[in-house]
Amino acid sequence: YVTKSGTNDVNYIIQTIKRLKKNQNHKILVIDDSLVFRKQMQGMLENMFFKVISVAHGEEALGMLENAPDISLVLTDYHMPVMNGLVLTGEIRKKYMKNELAVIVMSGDNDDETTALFLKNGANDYIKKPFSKEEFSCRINNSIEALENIQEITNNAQRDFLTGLYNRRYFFTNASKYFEDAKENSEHFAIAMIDIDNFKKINDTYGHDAGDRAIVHLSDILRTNVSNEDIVARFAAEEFGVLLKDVSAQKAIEILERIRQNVQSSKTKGNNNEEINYTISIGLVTTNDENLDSSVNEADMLLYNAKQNGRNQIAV
Ligand code: GH3
Ligand code: MG
Ligand code: MG
Ligand code: MG
Repeated sequence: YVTKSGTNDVNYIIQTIKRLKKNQNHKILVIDDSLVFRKQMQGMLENMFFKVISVAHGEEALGMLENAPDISLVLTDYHMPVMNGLVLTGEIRKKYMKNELAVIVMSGDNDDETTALFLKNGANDYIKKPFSKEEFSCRINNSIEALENIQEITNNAQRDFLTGLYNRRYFFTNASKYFEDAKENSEHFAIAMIDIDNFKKINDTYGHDAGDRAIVHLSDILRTNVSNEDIVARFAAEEFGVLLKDVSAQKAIEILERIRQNVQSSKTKGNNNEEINYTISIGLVTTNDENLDSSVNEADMLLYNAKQNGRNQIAV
């Protein structure tokens, strides 16, 4: 796969090696009722550095997707017993969008109507048998590259560039979903608004870069003090929103108080390695009877109270 027909282009070879390196991160599910063909596909894909698993029909494939959510691409035959490739493609698209999972169909049925039927039903691509190894690898790589690009764009749109935390948009989209479920299940949760005290002074005294480092420093403390299911987001400048899922009011206060003390007792660094102390104020809401917007507004009001009362404290 390192040579392109008719070229010895060094850049092409470098691109190909980079591609192979990235392919190692992807798992492909091969579905075909012919064992010989499955083995052949598996060999070709493994030569392209992919991880590969294979099954004999569509129903087995759906089971496999449930158990292995890290599959990037499904490569399926059309005609198979139990569940054929067309039904499988339709079933897959009920659950997984094109930005989560790519589907490529391979078949000896090479009339144009079949191709169109698969593409209309959610396949990303259709490979007509027989095919050359080169066409095969190009089509697989194209679909994988498209998937990677979509995932990178999605990730960037959800995250804050400086800290790598989620952004305000992600927070509201996901917290709203969680909010509805939590209300139905009478699950308790907490929303905290957190803001660095006298942050302007850090910027003015030590410079904007040092201010940025304080923001990153705080984001690390927030991340390490909440669980993986919780959502930590940077809302603006030095202002953060935290959603703690499935916690009692008392537990939420404990967590935020630990964070507050952690910040107070640790230090961030200035441009000349000088130690910088700073503190945070927190507004904390622990009820689950309002809607998300009003809870965030209330947390914001409480944050304002904490500032008014002298900063470096939690207002509940
Ligand atoms: P308070 O205790 O009342 O919160 O006072 P404060 O000085 O922290 O007040 P304020 O929230 O008004 O200050 C925010 C400042 O943050 C204003 C702005 O110049 C600065 N800022 C905004 N975004 C960034 C950023 O990305 N990096 C840095 N270093 N500074 C930023
Ligand atoms: Mg078949
Ligand atoms: Mg501030
Ligand atoms: Mg602020």
